[in-house]
Amino acid sequence: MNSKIKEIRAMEILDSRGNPTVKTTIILDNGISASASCPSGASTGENEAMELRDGGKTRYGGKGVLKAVANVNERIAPVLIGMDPTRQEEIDHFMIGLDGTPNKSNLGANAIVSVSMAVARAASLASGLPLYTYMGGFGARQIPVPMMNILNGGKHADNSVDFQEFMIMPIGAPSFAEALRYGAETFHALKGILSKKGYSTNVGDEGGFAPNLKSNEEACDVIIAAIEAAGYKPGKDIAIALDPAASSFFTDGKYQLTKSGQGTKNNDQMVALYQQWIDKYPIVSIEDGLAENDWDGFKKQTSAMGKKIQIVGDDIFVTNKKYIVRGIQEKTANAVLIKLNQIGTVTETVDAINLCRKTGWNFVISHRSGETEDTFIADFAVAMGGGQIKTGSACRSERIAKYNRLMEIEAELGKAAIFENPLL
Ligand code: 2PG
Ligand code: MG
Repeated sequence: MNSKIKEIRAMEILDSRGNPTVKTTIILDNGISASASCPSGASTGENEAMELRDGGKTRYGGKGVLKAVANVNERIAPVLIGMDPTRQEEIDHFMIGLDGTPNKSNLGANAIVSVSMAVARAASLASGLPLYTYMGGFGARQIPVPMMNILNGGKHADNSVDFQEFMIMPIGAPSFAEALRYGAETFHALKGILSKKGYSTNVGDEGGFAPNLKSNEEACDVIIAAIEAAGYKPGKDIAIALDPAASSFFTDGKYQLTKSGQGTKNNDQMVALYQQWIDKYPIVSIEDGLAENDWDGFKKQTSAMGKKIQIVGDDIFVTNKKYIVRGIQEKTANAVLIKLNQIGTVTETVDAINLCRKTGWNFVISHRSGETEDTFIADFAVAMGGGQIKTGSACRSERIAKYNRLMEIEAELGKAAIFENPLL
């Protein structure tokens, strides 16, 4: 007989930036207990599902989540108690119905997604399967290539770099554990290079260095130097992936590179800049190179370079089928960044991924800049099998927890594990 949900309890915890977030624990009638925590973004898309915060100024500057916690305990729990945790789709749709808004602003996406993830984890424990196998089946054996964000700028760092994320992808590594070693060694080499040049080696929100470089290009230059200093071949062993997060510097209809003092550009000039960069550097993927409402700019970029590199939409698609469908019709990109809390339930996230698969688009499972120690996305990435994850740099435990979990999964799968470059 299947187990049933006996109790659901949420509480307020802190994320990696010291801001409150929701952690939900589910207890089954057979005594199994499982928890999950909601992450939080800084460069959020305007169409993301809504993170419910308390407001007011007395607690955490208005960022408390006691209302979201109360919504789990008082409004969601009574509806879900007694349900079979393996009925993920039914449970998620119960919560969507109970919320009743298009963006989950009533109960809060932070409340809903923490329950949704905890349900999946409880069901996996009840069925005696690892989370990745429970969610992905026995065919879920592909360990994702990490996109490691080793140099931070934009809204994630207080420095002179406009682009938010400069990531390395160890595409030539033979296994995930080796990929992580390539990445960590490059990260340490980068530290040496930055300090030799007199730059700060403090880190930003996702654990990448946040130096005051002279230009955005210099970020690519120091990373190439670091890859070589660590003994690897740029482009062969390790490639570069970018997330400029362009919505964050798009104001008054223009891309304003104010942090670096590199002037103002329109979307044609941004595409031309990326073209120059991909000719010069081994860049294999660009996420949010244009702003979330610049569908026209995205389309121009995809037609200019979509055959050569991966064009990922994050803020523009917000893991929402509605926007991905438009993107497919308009040839806006060729890949989607996937964040569970952008849409708010595991079921809807899987639906978004299925749409990518059907269209032949890539997808990248992603953390948020505000994270917790929860490693759900590591298992989720293996379960979904897209072959790519971005979950930060080679330091800060909330990032490393995901990488360590992936090493554990790879070891557990042993010879069955697959590690291959998804961008070939
Ligand atoms: C992004 C994310 C994660 P944030 O833009 O891709 O790196 O940032 O969580 O701040 O939206
Ligand atoms: Mg992004």
